[in-house]
Amino acid sequence: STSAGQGRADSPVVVVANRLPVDQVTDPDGTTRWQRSPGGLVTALEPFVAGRGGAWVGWSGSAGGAPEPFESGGMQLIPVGLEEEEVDRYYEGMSNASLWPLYHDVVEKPEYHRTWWDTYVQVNKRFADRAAEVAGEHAIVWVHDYQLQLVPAMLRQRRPDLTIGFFLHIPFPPYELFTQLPWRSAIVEGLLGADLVGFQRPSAAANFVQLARRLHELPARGHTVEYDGRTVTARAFPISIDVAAFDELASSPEVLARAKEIRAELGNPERIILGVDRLDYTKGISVRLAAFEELLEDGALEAPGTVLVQVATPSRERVEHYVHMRETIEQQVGHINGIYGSIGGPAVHYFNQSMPREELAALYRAADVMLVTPYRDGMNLVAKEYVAARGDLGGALVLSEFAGAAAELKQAFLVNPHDIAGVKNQLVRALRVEPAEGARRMRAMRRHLFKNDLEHWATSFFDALRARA
Ligand code: ADQ
Repeated sequence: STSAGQGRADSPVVVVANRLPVDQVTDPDGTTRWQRSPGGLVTALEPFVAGRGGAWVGWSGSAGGAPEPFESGGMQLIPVGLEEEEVDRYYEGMSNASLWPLYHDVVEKPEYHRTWWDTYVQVNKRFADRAAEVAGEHAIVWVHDYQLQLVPAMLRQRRPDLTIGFFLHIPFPPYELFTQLPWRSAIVEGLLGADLVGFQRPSAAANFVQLARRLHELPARGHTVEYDGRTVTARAFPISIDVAAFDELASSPEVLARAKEIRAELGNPERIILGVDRLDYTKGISVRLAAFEELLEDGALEAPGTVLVQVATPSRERVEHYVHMRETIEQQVGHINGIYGSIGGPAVHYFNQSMPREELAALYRAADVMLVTPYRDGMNLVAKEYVAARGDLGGALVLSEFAGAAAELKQAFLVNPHDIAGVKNQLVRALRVEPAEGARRMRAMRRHLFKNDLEHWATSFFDALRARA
C-alpha cells in the first residue's frame, strides 16, 4: 500500500522514462497547465498504458519538488522531482556529458565525475521507488533509455514479482569503449535486472551480451545471458515512426501548398538540399556543410541554383560541448554565405529553431535531397520521416552508414561521414539521379517502412515482454 498522493498501487502496466508524456506550459495569464508532448513515443505507448489504469513515471522537465500524481489521457502520471543540482549532475552531467558521448563512439570526449555518478544513482533510485509504488502485483514495467540504466535492477530488488523490460534508444558501444566507464559493472548489473533488454540494432545487443560474458564471466549464448538464476534476453527492436500518419500529413493540400511556397520563397532554386536535426555533435552537421562548400568551390554546384536548408533545433544548451559545436557550425554557415551568397540569395539557409510538424513535412516534400550524416545514431527518425513524406516517390535520401536506419533503408545513397570525398560523390549522385531510379529506391524504402512502423515496434516489444511474464 502507498500513502496518499503517490498514485494507486495497482497499475498493470508502467512506463518509466526520463520525461513524462506531458509538458508544463504557462499561459499568458500566468496559470500553468499540462500539455501532451509532441513526440511519437507517447503516441506509440499510450494505447498500452491508457485505459487499463496504466501509469507513466517521469520528470516534468523543470527543477523543483514533484507535483502530485494526476490523470491524463487515461494514464496515471507520476512526476519525479529533480532539484537544480540533480538536473546538473544526473541529466546534463552523467547522462549528457558522460554516457551520451561514450555511447556514440566518443565523438566528443566523455567526462567522468564521481559527483555526477553519485547523483545518477540517487535519481535512478527515486525513479525505481516511484515505479515500485505504483505497479500492481505481477505488473509489466517498461523502462526507457540511458538516463535510467540502473532502474531495472533496483526495481527487481524491490519487486521480484514484476516483469521488467528496458529499451535503449541510443547505440550501445563495444567492449573496448564501454569499459572506459569507471562504473561499467554497475551499469551492466543494472541492465541485467531486466528480463528483456531491447536495442536498436543486433550489433548493440551482441555488444551487451559480450560485455556480460567478458566483464562478469556470465554464461551467455546467442541472445541470452544467465544471471542470478534468471535468463536475460537481449534483442534488437528497431524503432520507427507513425508512417501512415506522416504520409497523410505530407500529402495534405495544406502541406503541398506550403511546399510550393517554400520553394518560391527560396527563390525557386533548381535543387534544394535539406538537413533537419537536433543541434548535436553526433549528427554530423559540419560534415555536410563542408561537403557542400567543397562542391561550390569545385564548381560542381552553384548557388543559388542549388541551396542547402539546415534546420537545427536548439538542444542541451547548457552542456559545454554543445556551445562550442553551435559556434563552429554558425561560423561555417557564415563563411559559406560570405563567399558564395549574393544579395537576397544565400547558399545556406540556417535555422536554429524548432518547427511545427506541418512545416517539417512541407520542407521534406520540397527537398530534392535529404542529407542525414550522423557519425553515430541509434536510429535517426528524420530519415524515416523523409521517406514517409515522399508519397510522390520524388526526392533522394543520403544516409550515413552509422545511423541505425541504414540497416533498414538500404536503397538510400549510403555514406561514410568520415569520408568527405565519399559524401560529396553520393550527394552529387543523389542530386542527379534519374527520376525512375529515384522512384524505385523510394518505393522499396516506403514498402519496408509501412510494414515496420511505430505500432509494430511497440507491439513487438510488449509481446516479447509479456511472453516472459
Ligand atoms: P534524437 O537524437 O532526438 O533521438 P531523431 O531520431 O532524429 O534523433 O529524432 C528527432 C526528432 O525530432 C524527429 O522526429 C524530428 O522530426 C524532430 N526534429 C528534429 N529537428 C526538428 C526541428 N527543427 N523542429 C521540430 N522537430 C524537429 C534519439 C536517438 C535516435 C533515435 C530516437 C528514437 O538519438 O537515434 O532514433 O531517439 O529512439
